[in-house]
Amino acid sequence: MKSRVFSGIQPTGLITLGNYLGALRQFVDLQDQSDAFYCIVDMHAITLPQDPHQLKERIHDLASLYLAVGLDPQKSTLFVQSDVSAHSELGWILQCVVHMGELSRMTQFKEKGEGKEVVTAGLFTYPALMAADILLYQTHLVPVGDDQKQHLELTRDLALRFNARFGDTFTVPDIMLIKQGARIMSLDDPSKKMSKSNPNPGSRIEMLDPPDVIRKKVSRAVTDSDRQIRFDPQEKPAVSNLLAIFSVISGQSIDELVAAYDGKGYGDFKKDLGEALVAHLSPIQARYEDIRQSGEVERILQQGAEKARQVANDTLANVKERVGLGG
Ligand code: AQP
Repeated sequence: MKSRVFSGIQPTGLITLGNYLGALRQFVDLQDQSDAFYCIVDMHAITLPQDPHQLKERIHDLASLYLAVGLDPQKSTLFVQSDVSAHSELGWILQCVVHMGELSRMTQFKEKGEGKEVVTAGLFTYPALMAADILLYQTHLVPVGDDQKQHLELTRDLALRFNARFGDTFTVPDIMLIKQGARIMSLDDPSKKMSKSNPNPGSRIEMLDPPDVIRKKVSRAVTDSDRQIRFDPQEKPAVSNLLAIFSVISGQSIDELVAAYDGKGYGDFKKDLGEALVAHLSPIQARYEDIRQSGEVERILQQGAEKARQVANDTLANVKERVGLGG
């Protein structure tokens, strides 16, 4: 039997090179050898304020990008979280399993809530909904970026706790982190991860940035004080981040890149990185435009939701039975 893979991305903005290198690229690699479910987690998006019209568009944009990077609806199940109501139902049940103390320790809640006048209860309980997303599909493997590690550990704890209390119900999932690219940092501040909702667009490369914008963003990316190109995330976090991006995009190892730019300045290095990114992203962007014009996205998402519902509803029925819910 193929192993079950589940992951999701929030439609909170145009997805970044960080989302792509940390997560989406792995989605494509895994679809041949596994039974993969990839979700657009729109209910997670509303834990922070969203413009309703824009949210709808972003869901559609993200689905088109899933297809443009190579996800194949014949191989993977692609769907929108809110189209499968079992996510909300299991999310609630898991809110009644998770402890307040566990949720309070989540660093993403602290980061996303920082400086906000009002923080919703949804932002606080987000990890319970994320656990529900994963556990509904009896998932073996979850490909995500490094920032989701803590949420994944909590998901595992909740599965084990539920199984111990109510009997074997959930598969306990493993996290899948890639070696290079699991944490891409902001171009303007290498101490922060690259994020699609960062207010400064110069902090990130978006998957649909036109070539000139990509070149400009790379040329303006902060670098470290001396002019040496070497990989040292502690002492030279900015250049190390650019080297990591360059390595994954070009397929060259970091050592090869360091040797190639020995004695050269940041100018040449950034120029070549910009061109490598343009070459990598241009075909994805061309496919994205074709997909949007094809009018196929809605149908693919509906079919995906139907398939997802069958699996999710089976798990939910079992959970309700075990907990003693329902008439
Ligand atoms: N900088 C990153 N480097 C590597 N992987 C990353 N991911 C996010 N940022 C990086 C991975 O992308 C997947 C989807 O993330 P998400 O949309 O569910 O939420 P997020 O982790 O909060 O991503 P963003 O871009 O920072 O979104 P906003 O700005 O809305 O909060 C996940 O697998 C994540 O690890």
